[in-house]
Amino acid sequence: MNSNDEIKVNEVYVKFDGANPTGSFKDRGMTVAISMAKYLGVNVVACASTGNTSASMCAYAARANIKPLIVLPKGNVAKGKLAQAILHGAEIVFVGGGFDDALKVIIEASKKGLIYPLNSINPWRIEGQKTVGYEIVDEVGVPDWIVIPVGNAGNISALWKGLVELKKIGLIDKLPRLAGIQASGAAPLVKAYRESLDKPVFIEDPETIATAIRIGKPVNWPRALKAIKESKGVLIDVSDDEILQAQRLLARREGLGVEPASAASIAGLRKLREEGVIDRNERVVAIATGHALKDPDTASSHYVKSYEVKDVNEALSLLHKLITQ
Ligand code: AN7
Repeated sequence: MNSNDEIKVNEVYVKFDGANPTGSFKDRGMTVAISMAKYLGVNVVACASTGNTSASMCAYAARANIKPLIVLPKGNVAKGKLAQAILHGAEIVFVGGGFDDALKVIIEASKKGLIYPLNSINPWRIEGQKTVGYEIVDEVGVPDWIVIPVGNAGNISALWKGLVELKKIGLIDKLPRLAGIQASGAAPLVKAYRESLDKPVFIEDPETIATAIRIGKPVNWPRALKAIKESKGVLIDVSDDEILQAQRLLARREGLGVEPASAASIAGLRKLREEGVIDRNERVVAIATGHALKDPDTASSHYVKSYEVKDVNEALSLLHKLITQ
């Protein structure tokens, strides 16, 4: 990275999952899970989502000719993600409360046999999401650390499952340590990790600018805590300000546009370096889970440097001023 001077790690890579077909890591698991849904003869698929799961599910469901139903937290889904779901033909139920309430709807409806659920309670999602670990190993070998944002905790569970299986079959001979990063206003797992609790105390009203990980009751918490423990990893939280700073750093020094939840991994890496948990000489991969275009409002409302002029002449003289300044 160009910004090694700021991150203070000599060898750090960003694994960018924003270039997947719908712009986030969710496509890895969704292609598998929708293929299975098709194989099983399912007519309707459904999910709760902070946005990316639904965008991905709707695109793959469209291709498979399966009807997509989604349950979203009202007012808390970033515009790009919502636009994708609408474009691909979703029927949308907005619920008050947050993602955790939306997920409750899906779990209850699937218990009643009403829908085929495509949240990460669906094991095929996790199977597909293992591939991020395969690619990292393929591209840079086994790093010392993999840093990953954590919301509902499916991705960190999948990453660890994939890596452990690679080691089991002898394709790699060591495992990385995992660093899971949550947003400070939505960090039930960090608290459980810090206080060595057997299970997390869920958060009723999670709040963060990183709406993708605005989750207070992560369903995959048992697997996530196990992954952290087995990998001798860590779980920390980062503030919204730290997330925005990291988003800007990636955008302006690396030319890499990521959404706020994804920038959490870079913010977390910075913090872990500052705290001396990660050493300058360790090899680090930070996963950036989604594209900046997912959340155009956050990207365009925080860093504006723009001017308005009334005509070509005024624009030219302003340009002259800006260049010679
Ligand atoms: C960009 O779309 O939960 O820990 O419903 O969109 O596996 O939940 C999204 C999560 C990280 C956290 N980065 O992953 C959803 C949803 C981005 C995300 C996460 C999400 P998990």
